[in-house]
Amino acid sequence: MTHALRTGGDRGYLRIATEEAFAIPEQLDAYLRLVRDGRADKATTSLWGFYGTSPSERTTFIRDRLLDLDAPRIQAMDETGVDKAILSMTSPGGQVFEAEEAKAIVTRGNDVLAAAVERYPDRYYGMTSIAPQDAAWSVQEIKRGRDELGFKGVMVNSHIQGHYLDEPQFDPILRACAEGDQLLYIHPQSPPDNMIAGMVEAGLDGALFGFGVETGYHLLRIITTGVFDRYPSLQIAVGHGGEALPYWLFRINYMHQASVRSGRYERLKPLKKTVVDYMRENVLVTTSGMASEPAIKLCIEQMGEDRVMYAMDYPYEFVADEVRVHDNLAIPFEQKKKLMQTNAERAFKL
Ligand code: 1DF
Ligand code: MN
Repeated sequence: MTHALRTGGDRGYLRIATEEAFAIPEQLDAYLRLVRDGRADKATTSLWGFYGTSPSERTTFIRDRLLDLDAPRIQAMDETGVDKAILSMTSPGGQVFEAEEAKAIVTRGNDVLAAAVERYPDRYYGMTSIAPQDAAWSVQEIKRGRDELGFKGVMVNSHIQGHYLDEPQFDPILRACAEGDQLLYIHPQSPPDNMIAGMVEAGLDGALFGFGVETGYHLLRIITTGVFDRYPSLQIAVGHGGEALPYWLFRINYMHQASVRSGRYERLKPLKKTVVDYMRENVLVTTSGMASEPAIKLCIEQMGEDRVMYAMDYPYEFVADEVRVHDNLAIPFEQKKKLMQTNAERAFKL
């Protein structure tokens, strides 16, 4: 069951990890300031109040490795056979700050990332982080990322202080991604105050559950409010096995059709296609933190073999056996090569 993990494609494919996180010190300091000043929402208080300060071995490792873009990270990739990492600023990026601070931190993060990609051009790709609080600025940053920094794709850490990308103020961002042919990756953050409710007291606000339901909700809103009818070429990726939506797809599609037939929600513009259609034509999912054979097979069955991509989620996940789970999947070789390498090459335009 265990085998050596080497880079270089000895198994017939490269391993391209698509949801790999980094941070800059200014960003982590700013989260802590927000928490200490009592200006943070419940989500950030719980997440970065913890990750920013906890002395546990796991948390110290995560903090150190987020801030590293050099030898330790490359060594970690070598050890686990990850040929290439598509890097993005860790969640919630700049989205919890007021716009001016967000833009300063995101600009710096994008510059730091571009320099790292330049140092390790055969190992790293970068995604453009934005500050959706200022959509016009974000459009310019998407262009700078693509044209000047050589980035592939755009990262948004789900809700923007309780607001969602289907709302009109964010339309220029969706248009810039669609027209600029940039994959939009919606990464989780913990739910906003109006959704997190009792999740913190039950220990469920973070990656365990809150991340997934909030991000799945975000993507579903984008579908049911007609974003993909506005931008039929727009491609959106979500992690963690599609944030449970592939498993849920039959029921969501059925209930959506039922509500259309019965004339419920008539104020919503009718969609041109079904939820299944949008999931299979506009959405990609990654396997970040979901190294589970039945879950990955279900994603491939529900989404199609061209729409599932490998991710590790380093440094939050760094388990060599999870790479082996992918290598050992009982699926045809051609599907595995798509999963590990070629779907990412196509979707991110590497
Ligand atoms: C965690 C997980 C944190 C993921 C993350 O960013 C993150 C975690 C702050 O375990 O708390 O990206 N993840 O994607 O699963
Ligand atoms: Mn992640």
